[in-house]
Amino acid sequence: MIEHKVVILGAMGAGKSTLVRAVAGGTVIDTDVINTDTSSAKLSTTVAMDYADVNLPNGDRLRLYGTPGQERFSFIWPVLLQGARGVVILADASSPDVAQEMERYLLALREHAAKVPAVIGISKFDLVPDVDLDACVLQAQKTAGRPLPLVPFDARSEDAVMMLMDVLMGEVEAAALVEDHV
Ligand SMILES: Nc1nc2c(ncn2[C@@H]2O[C@H](COP(=O)(O)OP(=O)(O)OP(=O)(O)O)[C@@H](O)[C@H]2O)c(=O)[nH]1
Ligand SMILES: [Mg+2]
Repeated sequence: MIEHKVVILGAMGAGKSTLVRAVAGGTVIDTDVINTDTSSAKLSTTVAMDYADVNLPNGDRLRLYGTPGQERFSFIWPVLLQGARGVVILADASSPDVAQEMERYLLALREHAAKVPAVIGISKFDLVPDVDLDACVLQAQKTAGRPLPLVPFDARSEDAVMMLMDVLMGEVEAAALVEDHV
């Protein structure tokens, strides 16, 4: 059996904990506490990480780590990115400037996991189906310095999250093929 460490980055409220819980099938560890950050009206927020094991249809296993979105916990991002096989950058379709919101996480990807396969997940697509996806694609290319696939989805849906993971695993396989030929 192959295990893949997958790290989820994204702003406060983007749905990182929601995504991890959606595919956890009951076994989930989270470190959410009552939110005291006045920049957000959220009731709870993650302060260390979310974690869940996910079994893929092909027998592989994902070890999913959701990061805390708040900037004051940004020191944890590179720690969690160590040894990652894949990265998901989440952005909230209902935020005022979704492309801009991704920037600091794309920079973290570029700095700490430049070669690790990654995808962009646009969460809350159920709430804002007319979100400007082109702006997100351009921001990702510009800031990460490489093109990244983009998947609009609903982070509460197990099926939707599994589809996002499928796109990420496709990137992982493609990267492995390229590696074998250099
Ligand atoms: N309708 C809808 N609601 C969502 C979606 N994703 C997340 N939510 C809701 O958005 C809120 C915030 O989600 P969280 O998963 O706590 O966000 P987070 O990224 O873990 O935030 P931090 O831990 O504070 O960084 C919750 O109330 C979720 O139910 C989505 O795709 N659609
Ligand atoms: Mg969280």
